Amino acid sequence: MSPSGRTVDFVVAANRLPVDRVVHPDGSTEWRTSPGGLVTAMESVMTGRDGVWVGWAGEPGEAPEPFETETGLQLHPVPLDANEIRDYYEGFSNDTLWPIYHDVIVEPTFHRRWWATYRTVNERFAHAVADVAAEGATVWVHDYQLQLVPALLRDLRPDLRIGWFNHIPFPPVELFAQLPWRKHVLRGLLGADFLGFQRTTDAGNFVRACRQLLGATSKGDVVAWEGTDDDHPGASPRLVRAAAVPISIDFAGLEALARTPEVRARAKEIRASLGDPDVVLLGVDRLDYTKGIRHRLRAISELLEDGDIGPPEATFVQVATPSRERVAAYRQLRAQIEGMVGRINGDFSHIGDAAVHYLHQSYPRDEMAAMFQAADIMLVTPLRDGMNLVAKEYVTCRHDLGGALVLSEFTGAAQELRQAYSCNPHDIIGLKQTILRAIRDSPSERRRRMRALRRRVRTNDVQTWAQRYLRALEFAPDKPPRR
Ligand code: ADQ
Repeated sequence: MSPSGRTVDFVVAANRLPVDRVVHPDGSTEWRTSPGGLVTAMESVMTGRDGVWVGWAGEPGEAPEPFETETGLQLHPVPLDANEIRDYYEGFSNDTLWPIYHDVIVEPTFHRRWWATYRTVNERFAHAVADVAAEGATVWVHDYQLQLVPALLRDLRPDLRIGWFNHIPFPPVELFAQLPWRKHVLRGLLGADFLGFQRTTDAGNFVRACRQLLGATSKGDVVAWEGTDDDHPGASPRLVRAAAVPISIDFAGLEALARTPEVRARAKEIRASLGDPDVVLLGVDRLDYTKGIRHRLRAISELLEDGDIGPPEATFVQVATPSRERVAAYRQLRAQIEGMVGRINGDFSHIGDAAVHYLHQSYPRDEMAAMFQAADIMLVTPLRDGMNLVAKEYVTCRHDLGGALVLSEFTGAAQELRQAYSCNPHDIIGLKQTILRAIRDSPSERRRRMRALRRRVRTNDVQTWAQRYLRALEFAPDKPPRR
């Protein structure tokens, strides 16, 4: 039930609740809302509706009682114990699914125990949602951690309208087929009425997987599944639509922040602290092997070696947010990146002028906005990325039409941000040329591109995304055609 003890007509289910527990020096604690794009989007669709967000509160052990945040969001915590965090979250979600869904950049790990826990946790989420949802309610399930929830929930509550959105890519069937539990995952998703993806290609990959691995048929973007296949009798026939609804950011909110005198002054201060170079290059990522940080450093290192850029005229700032440090591949990546930064600085820095500034820290939103404004060249070079919000945040903060965005073609954002300086991060020579072109292009050409990029993000912001998603869910086909 909701904190008010009633069932509600709109439920969001995501692995994490949008809050963190803050412990004060006197030992008292409070819940602070984590200011992410998803929260802004959900707040916009929850306003005027009776809604509850179901998710894990971020600490192992017993879950807190349902509660309401200071901004009026109603939260329903789901408990995870330490073993479940290890097996369902760090294990199956981040060391099995994440690598498979990102082109097997690192090898996925398969453990039957991880899978069993993933199923258990998905069952718990499905029960939690079933408990809070009113008759005929709309449920929006998020992301790869909860792919079994749609079908589990459908079994418990056939009356519900169920949608799922994938924040990360959906892989080509050749890679997805490696997953020993591939059919279970597809059947889990087919419990939904509408499945949203970042790109049309992701939706197409899902539809192809259903055809090839489950023997389903499809017409356009609608999968028709009999509900039974070779080794799974039981469910009823279903029609499920799978389509692209690319996520975005809160353009108006972030732009307003970026326009404040404080943020503008801070941007100037950041440039001054860097020694007022002619060119500030910036990378901002979670420290993840999908983000192409090593390829970017390689290109920067060669540009320094070639004498094309260098301190004090140019400097590169890499902000890498600590991420998933209990997963071995992430610890290795951190060591590699820090080794590369050390080598580059050893070879190319001068006293007082670092070639690379490396910051392994998280920052508040206003500091991020100031960094974006301080950067002439934003380097977004993932090897694979569902969308990449950093690219959209950067152009949003450039209300002065300054700056240039170098963007990997392997991001979802590249489908929309066509006027970016497009690159293939695997092609180091090409990447170097693209960076130099972004630096050397005329200010008028850069302004032309930035204006178009900003128009795109302004017209497809996160509020528009949420509304488009919910409309698609509302109108999704829910009954098989008559034969
Ligand atoms: P992520 O892989 O986390 O998201 P991204 O879309 O870039 O990637 O979002 C990262 C967010 O964290 C951005 O809002 C960024 O500003 C913020 N951030 C990064 N470094 C930070 C730091 N040091 N301090 C503070 N904030 C920082 C997943 C998918 C993406 C998809 C999103 C949303 O992998 O492809 O775009 O979900 O669907």
